[in-house]
Amino acid sequence: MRLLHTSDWHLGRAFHRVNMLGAQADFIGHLVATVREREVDAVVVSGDVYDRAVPPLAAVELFDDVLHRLADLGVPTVMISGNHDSARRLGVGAGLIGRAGIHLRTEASACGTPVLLKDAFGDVAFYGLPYLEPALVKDEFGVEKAGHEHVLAAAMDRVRADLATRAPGTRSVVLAHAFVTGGEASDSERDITVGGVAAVPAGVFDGVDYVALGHLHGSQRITERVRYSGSPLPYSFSETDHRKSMWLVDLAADGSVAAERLDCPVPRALARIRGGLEELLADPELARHEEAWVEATLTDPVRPADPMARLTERFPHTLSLVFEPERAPDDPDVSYARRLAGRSDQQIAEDFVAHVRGAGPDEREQAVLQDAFDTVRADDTVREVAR
Ligand SMILES: [Mn+2]
Repeated sequence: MRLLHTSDWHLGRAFHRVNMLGAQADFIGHLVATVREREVDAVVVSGDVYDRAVPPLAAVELFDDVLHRLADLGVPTVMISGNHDSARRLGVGAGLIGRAGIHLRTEASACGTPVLLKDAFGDVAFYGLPYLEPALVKDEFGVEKAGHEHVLAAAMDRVRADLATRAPGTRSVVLAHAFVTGGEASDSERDITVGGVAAVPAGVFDGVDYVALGHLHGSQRITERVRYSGSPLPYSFSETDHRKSMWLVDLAADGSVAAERLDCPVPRALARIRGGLEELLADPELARHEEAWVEATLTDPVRPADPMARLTERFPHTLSLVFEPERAPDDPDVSYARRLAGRSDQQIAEDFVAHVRGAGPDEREQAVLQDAFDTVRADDTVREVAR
């Protein structure tokens, strides 16, 4: 049986100020074409279909579109809810949609009830484990400690118990949305840390043939049988070095796994550049990033004027600006109170300007500050309030 494993679509999510719906629609088109061209038998989507519990209408319409297209192809699909989805909302209509071969699994109580698909070699049981928020599902699983490992282990006990009742030779696939030990995180996953421990050991999933994971946005292989597809699109600059992809998994008659990595369309390259503003504007090496979505880290000791306007002249798709001025380590580590002791309001304000901008106020700015302090002191009402 040939599976296509993807996750973390985050429909409706923007990348900085760029609306990603067009890129998300292109990905959906690519997914549907891949299912057809590579003769996929089943699609698995491991959570975070949407970015938010209440997604924008355009995102819901795109989801509706992909449901119809997958149903039209007659390729069964299993989907679970992730930590960004509202399980309740995503699950509305699941019974009806299931009749069209799209199986939405959003309830913890259904963990041990598989979607059964068949190929020439027999049954394949697909167990959809939606994102399990420990505090919300611990009663369902009767576990005392509300930790990710405890609830997932309990859910997997149900999976193995069900599998034991199936015909001999039944193969198994688990979909889960979790942080598995050894996985590498990026900046665009929402933290799911509970009680200080977010990660669960891969051994929790022992006993099944393939584990299709969602949550981490970088494609990765934890073991041969336990993999993250990663998100199809980047949602943070920490993903600049990611290659966005899906796993095409061939599950053989004996349950062995062969996985091929299929690239997703790239709407625009990402680049992180760093240096002084003039350097970034002149360096010929950076010409290759001129059309990229850019995050620029400016190291000028003094914050330059209009840096965004100047950068976008060369890099029109600059989305993020970070200031990390390179300063001499002259500031001794003394307490804030000690640094302020014996200084006038005016001096403190001037130091603040120097601290955030790299250079103190000029004469005109000093006069503005002086004026502001004078006005405050002259105002009795303010003085009363201040007391
Ligand atoms: Mn996600």
